[in-house]
Amino acid sequence: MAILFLTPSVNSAARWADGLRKEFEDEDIRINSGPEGDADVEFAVVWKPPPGRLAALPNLKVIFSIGAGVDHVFADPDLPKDVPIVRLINETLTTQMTEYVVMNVLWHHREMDDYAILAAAETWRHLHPPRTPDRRVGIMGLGVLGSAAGDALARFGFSLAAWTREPRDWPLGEVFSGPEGLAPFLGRTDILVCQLPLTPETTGILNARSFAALPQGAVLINAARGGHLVESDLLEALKTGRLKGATLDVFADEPLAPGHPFWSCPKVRVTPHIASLTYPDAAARTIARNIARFRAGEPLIGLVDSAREY
Ligand code: NDP
Ligand code: OXD
Repeated sequence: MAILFLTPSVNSAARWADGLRKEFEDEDIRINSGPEGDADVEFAVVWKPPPGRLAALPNLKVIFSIGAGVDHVFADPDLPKDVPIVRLINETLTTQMTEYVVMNVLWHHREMDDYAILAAAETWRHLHPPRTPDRRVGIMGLGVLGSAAGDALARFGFSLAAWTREPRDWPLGEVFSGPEGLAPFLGRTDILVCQLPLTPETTGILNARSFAALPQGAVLINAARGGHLVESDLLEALKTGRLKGATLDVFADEPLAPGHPFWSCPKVRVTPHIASLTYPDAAARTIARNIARFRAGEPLIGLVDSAREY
């Protein structure tokens, strides 16, 4: 049996090979190998697998994403229909995302962009942001990452709400759900945090209509996927002042191209898809545990619902 790691990033392949080999000392680990030796591949570990490549593995048993998101897997039009897909859930990923969301919510809450402008003008002035119970933070997506961020934000006392697909109870705030819950959720949100998976239902959801439903001067933090955001709508909303600012970690095209208007827009804070990093050693351990579970006939952790695509 063999494990095949598929990635377009040659740089990361070596680190991944090391991580996987440490966990699977007796197994054949292949990196982007050709189809000749593929008949014995049982497990694929992937990031943006080349379209059609997974379908060419006749004995494939499980596809493991090395990210929490699996949109890069569903982007393959020839994806085999009956092979389970597993996304990455691990503590490092969750902790880092929580750090990123808390850091950026606090940044906007305490109006640090305004202080940067004041400092550039050598101006000593106090601003008076609302206290946390009066600052309404709204989290789109209350899954592994959104709920961990919510737990952390609750400790500061923010007024929290969330938007999910299915209705549910949440002890930390009101949960709005489904398409009909979106406008009321946005209407009570000063700081909007996107933690959704990218699916056909959520593509382009951060658009002019959503921005119009937010209170004047709201801010956006997108730490999910670039495909959630209609970039031109955000630029327009920032220009008119409907939105005060945005922190963007993800983009429709990555890396963000030189000269892209986001780079130079003073109201946008750009980070290069680092909200949460995947560490090959930790991720390989998580995948190894899941392979052991699969072999023992136990349920896989992070199994994706192929119909919902998350
Ligand atoms: P989960 O699958 O655990 O949670 C997804 C949440 O989104 C659920 O609460 C789900 O609702 C909600 N949701 C899905 N579809 C809809 C919809 N149509 N309408 C309303 N709510 C919806 O995902 P994770 O928390 O693990 O990860 C979220 C995403 O974060 C990943 O898919 C990935 O794209 C992104 N990510 C980005 C990283 C970065 O570095 N920038 C790093 C890691 C992840 P329900 O509870 O009802 O099912
Ligand atoms: C992920 C990511 O999905 O890093 O984990 O974006």
